[in-house]
Amino acid sequence: TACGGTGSAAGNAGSDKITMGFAQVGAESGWRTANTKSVQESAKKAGIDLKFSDAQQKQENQIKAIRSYIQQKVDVIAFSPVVESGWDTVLKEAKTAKIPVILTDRAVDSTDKTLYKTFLGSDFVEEGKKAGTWLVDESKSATDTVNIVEIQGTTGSAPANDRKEGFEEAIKANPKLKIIASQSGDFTRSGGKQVMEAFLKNNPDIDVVFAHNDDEGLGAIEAIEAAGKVPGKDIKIVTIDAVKDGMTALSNGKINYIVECSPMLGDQLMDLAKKVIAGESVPERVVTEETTFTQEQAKQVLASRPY
Ligand code: GZL
Repeated sequence: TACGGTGSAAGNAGSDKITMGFAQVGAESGWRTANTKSVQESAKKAGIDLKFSDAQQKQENQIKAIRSYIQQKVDVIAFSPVVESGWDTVLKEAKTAKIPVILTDRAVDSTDKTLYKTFLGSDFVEEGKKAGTWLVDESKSATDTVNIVEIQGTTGSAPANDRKEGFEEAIKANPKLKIIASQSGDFTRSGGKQVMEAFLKNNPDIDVVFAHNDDEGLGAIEAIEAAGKVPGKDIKIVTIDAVKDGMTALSNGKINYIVECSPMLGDQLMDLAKKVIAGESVPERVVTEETTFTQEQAKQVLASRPY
């Protein structure tokens, strides 16, 4: 920029402040709300001017937002791609405009790695494996088939594809574990409830629900209770995220196990943005730290959970 500030070549000339355009997926889940809060608070702390958009889980809205950030000549663009495919064209436009892009939370399937500087987010295959491994351990002494129903995340999204892959990989260890039905609940509580109602109608003996996020699991709990069954007992539930409402259900025994997926990516994102704009090299992949929770562990940490 004119005064040799930290803005990129395309940055707003004359001002030292970095401007970031962030295209968020939507507000579909407790995780997403916590993630948005983290990004907004971290931008403020980092002195970064944040332009923020909510795409209501529609890819065309995210693409529109990215195009508007390119028009506004922001210094850096960050976004969480709602689905893996269909990004190459708009990412090439950002590259032509010399605006660096950082992927946060979810990945794209573009083979051209020059279209973004780095991908900051969880290893979703690992998360699926952790959920599956817990179920393998839990079902060690099972004598007959364990019937699993799977409530998938948003169709075509990296977390849905990868969590499914990891879970299926892990449960191969016990041939008694069978996925008898699998459908997308779009990462929402209402989606989880509707899908679980259908599963309960079509499958008399369900033993386990594997929900790709807490919100879907919480919706499933509503459907299970409406059917006169006890969640966590008659039907075991394993979910991914570990947001407040999920951890509350876990500590109350309605969910049996939660694999954490941290939404707190804001600080790392702002740090990476500053490095990218300063022309420093950054790792092409930054994996977030996260753990797992049993019912006992949830009871111990619930009061101190930040989101
Ligand atoms: C995972 C994130 C997923 C969460 C859901 O990093 O993309 O999207 O697991 C959210 O709760 O909707």
